Amino acid sequence: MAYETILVETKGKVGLITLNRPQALNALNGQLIGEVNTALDGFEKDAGIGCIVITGSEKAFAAGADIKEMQSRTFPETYLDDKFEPWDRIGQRRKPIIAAVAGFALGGGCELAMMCDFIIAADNAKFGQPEINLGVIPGAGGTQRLTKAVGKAKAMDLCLTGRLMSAQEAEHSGLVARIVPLADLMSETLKAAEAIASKSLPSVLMAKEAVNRAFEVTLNEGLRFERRIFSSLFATADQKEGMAAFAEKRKPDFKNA
Ligand code: CO8
Repeated sequence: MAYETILVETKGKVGLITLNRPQALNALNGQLIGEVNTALDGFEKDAGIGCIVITGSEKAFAAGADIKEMQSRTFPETYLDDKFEPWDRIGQRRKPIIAAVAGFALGGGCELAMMCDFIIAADNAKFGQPEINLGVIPGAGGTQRLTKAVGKAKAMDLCLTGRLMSAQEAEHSGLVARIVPLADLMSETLKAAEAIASKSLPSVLMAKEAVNRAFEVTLNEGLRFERRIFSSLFATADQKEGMAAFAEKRKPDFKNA
């Protein structure tokens, strides 16, 4: 597949997607979101891939959905033609996805980063939901995922004023997992992705599913879910291998089985 708006590579067991519309600060148009989904489909099907990374440029992860593409849209077009469906699919992937964010992650760019499982930010990253400045509100999960990540006070502040938040503020408020110097963003993110990809894939997928469950159900339901899938992992050869390797003081050789 020839991509025009993204670059797609594999680095060992890691699938890397680089958003690549530099002339528009990686503004997320329909073509780009479609291409991201095509690349994700490929990585999800590829048994050799254990973790995915989405990144942008040093100046911008993505400065939002493409305003020029949206500007003349009418209400029926926006509501009836389900432009949200491909965005939703990014957030519903089974394999872990890390967002490596440098520069602007604004509007749909911040929402895309939040659809990933966690965010590693360069020290120059800036996050925000500035849609209010355009006479609209976040439309791809910003009011929901941001609120769950940083709480009501800061989500209201960001969504109502449209101000941007530094990487440091984003880390303190729980949006970002780690901050690294800009020059180390890709090496540190790939190191984290390789660490994930070296584990047993069934346990990685189930850990992701279980953490995400915490956002959907009560504590007791979540605990029941966790116990059921914890128990089910004892049916895998990788559980036997992982625990035998610990006892024998050697590295496990997981077979994703
Ligand atoms: N859409 C389209 N083009 C953009 C966008 C964007 N979001 N952001 C930047 N660009 C373009 C600029 O128009 C400019 O192009 P040109 O050179 O042709 O004029 C080029 O990128 C460079 O941008 P600037 O000259 O503005 O660069 P600066 O460094 O001066 O400023 C900013 C950088 C502050 C990031 C500025 O570009 C900006 O404010 N961008 C818009 C940020 C924004 O409002 N984002 C939210 C967009 S709305 C949204 O994301 C809703 C999501 C809903 C998803 C639901 C889908 C179904």
